[in-house]
Amino acid sequence: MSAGCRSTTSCGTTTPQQDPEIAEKIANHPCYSAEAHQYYARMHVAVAPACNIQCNYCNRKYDCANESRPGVTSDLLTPEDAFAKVKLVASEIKQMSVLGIAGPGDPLANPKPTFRTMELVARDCPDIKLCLSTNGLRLPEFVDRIADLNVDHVTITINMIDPAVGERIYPWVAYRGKRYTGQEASRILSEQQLEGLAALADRKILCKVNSVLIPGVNDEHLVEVSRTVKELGAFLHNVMPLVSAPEHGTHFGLTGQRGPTAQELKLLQDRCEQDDGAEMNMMRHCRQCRSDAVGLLGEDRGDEFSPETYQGREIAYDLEGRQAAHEEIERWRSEVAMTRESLNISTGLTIPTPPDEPAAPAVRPDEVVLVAVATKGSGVVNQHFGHAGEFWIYEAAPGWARLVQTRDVDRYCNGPSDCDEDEGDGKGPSKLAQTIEMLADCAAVLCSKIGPGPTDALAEAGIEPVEIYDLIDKAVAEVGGRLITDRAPAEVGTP
Ligand code: CLF
Ligand code: SF4
Repeated sequence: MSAGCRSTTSCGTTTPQQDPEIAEKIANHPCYSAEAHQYYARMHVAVAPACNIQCNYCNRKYDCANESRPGVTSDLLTPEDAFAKVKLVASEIKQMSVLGIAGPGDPLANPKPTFRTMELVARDCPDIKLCLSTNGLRLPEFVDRIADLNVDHVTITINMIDPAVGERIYPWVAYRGKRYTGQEASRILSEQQLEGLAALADRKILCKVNSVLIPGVNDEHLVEVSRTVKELGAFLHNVMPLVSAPEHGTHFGLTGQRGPTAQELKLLQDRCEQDDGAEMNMMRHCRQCRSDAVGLLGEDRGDEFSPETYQGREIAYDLEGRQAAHEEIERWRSEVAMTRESLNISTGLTIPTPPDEPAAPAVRPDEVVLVAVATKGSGVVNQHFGHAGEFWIYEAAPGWARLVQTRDVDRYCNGPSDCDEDEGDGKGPSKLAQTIEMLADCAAVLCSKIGPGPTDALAEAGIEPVEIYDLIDKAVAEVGGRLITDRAPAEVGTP
């Protein structure tokens, strides 16, 4: 089926995003809805230290690398402390809508603290969604428990469905008191993962599948993984890049296994989304958060909540204040949606629409350019170029603004004195040069402010800097539309 046939208007089919029950579940989940991630935050609590498998991209001194960047550690909490922290964070950061348990080991290898934490939160914080991320080895055993607790979002990391691929990723698996190695280990893991996925889907629990893209190991295989998990009922597929460096002390880091480039990652995500038979709903905005992350995706406000602020304290839960804050967010979201609609701008199928919002036509234009955006969230271009620690990459065309990736950069400006003087440390490319390299395939960068130095450097690299303070979707579609109209036909293509 072509990308065009995926349009709700041309085929008349109902997409998962338009199923009211699903739309309701993802409306304020920052990971399951790329649109919601501009407005709502998540928090993780690190209550699950043990793990029952070994991944070659993991060093167990650090957090589970299935949802976190390798090399970070989180402070372990008891369920009671985690509960107190959740109430405090949710009352301070009112847009926090989801509690995830994602480590630092595997939540289901630590069922007692994982489920105890969830029980406490479900009892006293009725407006918080519960989310779980697991390697899946013990998933079939716990599906009923998960359903009973109303956990309606579960992530399973599935890197392979073929044990021959798996034995290059997993040296061992500990299952029912026995340690397995070789292909048998991966066969057991894969069977458990797929059985657990199907059982969750049967119970209408939304499942996201995370896959770590390991070039030369599972890159070609992941399209098949995508197709298989979709058939079994997965809602979303999140292909994440392997992050691999010798200093992480992982098998892959020490043996020189490289991670993918941003371009390789996007290509594979596009293939999973468009490939005949796969056509999966892809997550494009994952930040590989740590297992104690707090805040909007892409920011970490964990330092604001040290143990002294909640441990052993009676914390009141500000449900009323939270409801008022969420109403305000929804009011602003519907204004943004109305503007988008009045300008006839589509954000593509991967950005689900809230239940009461008509789905925009989602036919990807043949001609698009990539546009990078500096933003602090809320749907607005509102970040200075030099202050950005990440850029959001959009496909842009007239009437089209679709988020397809986020890319990290090393923020280079810490004040006016840095603005035009990023000369580097003499040991390698400067931070500005690295940022420009990271955005090399973009036609323009949108930001609220930019100095003359970076303006010239971007222009020299063929990337147009655009200083603007406006809604992202509107600005992206307008700038992309202008660039496409202005360029000679031969220059325009599909990035
Ligand atoms: Fe956390 Fe994961 Fe739930 Fe989100 S994170 S348990 S689904 S609430 Fe989100 Fe972070 Fe990516 Fe995970 S951006 S690493 S996908
Ligand atoms: Fe590490 Fe997570 Fe893999 Fe366990 S499942 S080995 S904690 S990356």
